[in-house]
Amino acid sequence: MRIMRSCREMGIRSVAVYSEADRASMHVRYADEAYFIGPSPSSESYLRMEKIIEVAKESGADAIHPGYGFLSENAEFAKLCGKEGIIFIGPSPHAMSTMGDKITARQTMINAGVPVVPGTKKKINKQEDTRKIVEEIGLPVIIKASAGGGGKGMRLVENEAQLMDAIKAAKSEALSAFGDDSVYIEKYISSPHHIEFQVLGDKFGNVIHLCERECSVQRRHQKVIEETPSPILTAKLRDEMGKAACAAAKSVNYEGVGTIEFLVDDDLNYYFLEMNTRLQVEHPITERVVGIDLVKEQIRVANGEPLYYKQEDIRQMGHAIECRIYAEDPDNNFMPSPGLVRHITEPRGLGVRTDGYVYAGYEIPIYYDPMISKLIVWARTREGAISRMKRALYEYKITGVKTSIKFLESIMKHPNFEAGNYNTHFIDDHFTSLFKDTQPCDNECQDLAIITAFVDYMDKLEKLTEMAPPTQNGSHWKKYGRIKNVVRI
Ligand code: MV4
Repeated sequence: MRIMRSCREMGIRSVAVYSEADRASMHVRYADEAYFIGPSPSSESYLRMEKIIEVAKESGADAIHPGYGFLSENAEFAKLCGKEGIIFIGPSPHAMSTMGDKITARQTMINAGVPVVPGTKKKINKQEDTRKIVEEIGLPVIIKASAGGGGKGMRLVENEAQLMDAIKAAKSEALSAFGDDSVYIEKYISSPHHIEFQVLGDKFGNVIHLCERECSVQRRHQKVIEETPSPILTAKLRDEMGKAACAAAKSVNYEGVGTIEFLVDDDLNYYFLEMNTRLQVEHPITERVVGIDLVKEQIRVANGEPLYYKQEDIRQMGHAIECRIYAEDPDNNFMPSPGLVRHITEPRGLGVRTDGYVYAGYEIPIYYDPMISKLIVWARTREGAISRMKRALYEYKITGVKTSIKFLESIMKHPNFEAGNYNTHFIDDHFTSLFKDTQPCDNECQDLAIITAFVDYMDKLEKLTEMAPPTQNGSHWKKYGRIKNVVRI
């Protein structure tokens, strides 16, 4: 939906692909053409490279936008697109594979003069090497898989006795998860901030940065809330980190949009962590404060156009926050809560954006990520943005499935969040207090929610009927049947 919206504004026709579970999905209806590509498990549909290439050829598509998940960081897929004469909207396969291998990425950053976390420069092998390295770095250290990233295959080592077992465990985990047992060692940064910089490059070697996103509110390596600007950055540090981010991207001739992740410690030292070679889920907060459509820029760059903006054209204006809405139950260990959405009323009004695809009567499939929507707000100040987010979360009504909305409300109300005083341990550190006042709202409030949701539902129902696809083969390219299960109250 996000990508097709920019395509429509640019006058570009779009072709969607969909699996069995996504027959009734919004993106299938929104696209100019839609092709069925296989059964619900992603390994049999969205991850099938040849099938997707086949659809591109059959439909005559010039380019493929890989989205944020699935094949978006797969260098092999980017290479295959090139071989088949289809434009892959993203960086070169070389940039993707360099950054995909975390040991190579670290080495590349060291050569480019970008600060990395103190640690090994090569994959570790011999015992003696390992002990000597750890002695130099100092405990605690963290063992990471070179083929990992995003927290997969990490092991914390707090004393020397744990070292060898941790390496063995990390290696075997990495081998079974990624088919590569290379691991490396980094000094453990104890309570870091996760701050990432958005970069944008073209085919002519120009790279600019679009400032930072503060992503420290995470749960089990899943981001929950992102904001920009970061409450802890100064203008001077932003400028310095932004320059480092551009140097990082330039070192791999980066084309299109990418993200340089940094860990920032209590003394505001910053260290390169990894690079994401895709458009990220949290990109809308950057779009809002810098006023640039990142998907549009990706498409322009892929089309061979030089960057439209210079670094000095980029200004952060005001403050943006994103909350990720998950279909999961915060009262039951965040268990996914797929199923039929009975009512949905999304927040509207000044400074509010929702990026979602769910409508009343839609059944959220069990097969994919439980994130169902993103709520992005903007205001001139951080304080104003927090108030606006609270108001928007108050307006957000979804019935039928459990959602993380009330958990997000309790984070917005938390004094430490309000003060901008948090790091990557925020959710763990305040776990009990975050659940303290999240009892379901009183009956009166519940009734009002159902009534507003119902009015909205009746309104949507009319539109749904208009949107229903033709019964007979009126349209040869929309290969889906009549939408079922829309009317169930
Ligand atoms: C670290 C770290 C502390 N020291 N590396 C977790 C996800 C992956 N991107 C890297 N991660 C971390 N690497 C060193 N040397 C702490 C984390 C970490 C973390 C990082 C960002 C956001 C949330 C996190 C939660 C736990 C651990």
